[in-house]
Amino acid sequence: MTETIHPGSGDVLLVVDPQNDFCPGGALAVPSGDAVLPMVNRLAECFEHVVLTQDWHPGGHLSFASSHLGHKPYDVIALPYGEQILWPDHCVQESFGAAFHRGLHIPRAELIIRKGHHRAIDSYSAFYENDRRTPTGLGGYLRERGLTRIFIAGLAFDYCVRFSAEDARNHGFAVMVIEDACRGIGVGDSIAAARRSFTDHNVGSVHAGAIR
Ligand code: VGL
Ligand code: ZN
Repeated sequence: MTETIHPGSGDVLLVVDPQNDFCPGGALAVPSGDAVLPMVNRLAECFEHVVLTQDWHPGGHLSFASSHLGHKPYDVIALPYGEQILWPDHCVQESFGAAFHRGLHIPRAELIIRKGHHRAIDSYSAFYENDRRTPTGLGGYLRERGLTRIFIAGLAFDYCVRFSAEDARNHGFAVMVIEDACRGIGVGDSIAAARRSFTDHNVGSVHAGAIR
């Protein structure tokens, strides 16, 4: 049996991309993505500090397959910063798809980090864009506020949750992924790769039910 965790004043819940486009019916739907919403709503009530992220791309973003003639979604291309999977157009700034799902109810969230707003750089992680050198500012924000342990839930487990967790560890934060409050996209073995990476990076795992 897992021990119960009562989050304290140094803990923060990071809810990754709970947006329409990542839920069933959306442009980049994560299977059962909307199933995490009631869980994250409940979890948020257990935390004094909650931060949300919002994937927020300009139209014509370089991560969109539609921006590359002759390419289709899930093709992988080389960009100046490395390999990039091409996605369907999603989370375009101010679109319905980019809006938070109406099942999300976290009135106390203290900060919303928008990411992916540079046209030529994708951003999975809440901390660094995919060039691995452009910071979002979240690391400084959390540190300055004395928050030391980050619990992560949301979408998608194998992309934005994974890279946010890795970067949080690289920043020296303690990290727990609440795996049953996440859902993955599943491109090849991306979900297994995320789990392996969590082991390598000392990212902890906890069930939502253990947090009260
Ligand atoms: C995401 C792919 C592209 C995510 C965002 O939220 O995991 N994945 N943009
Ligand atoms: Zn995106």
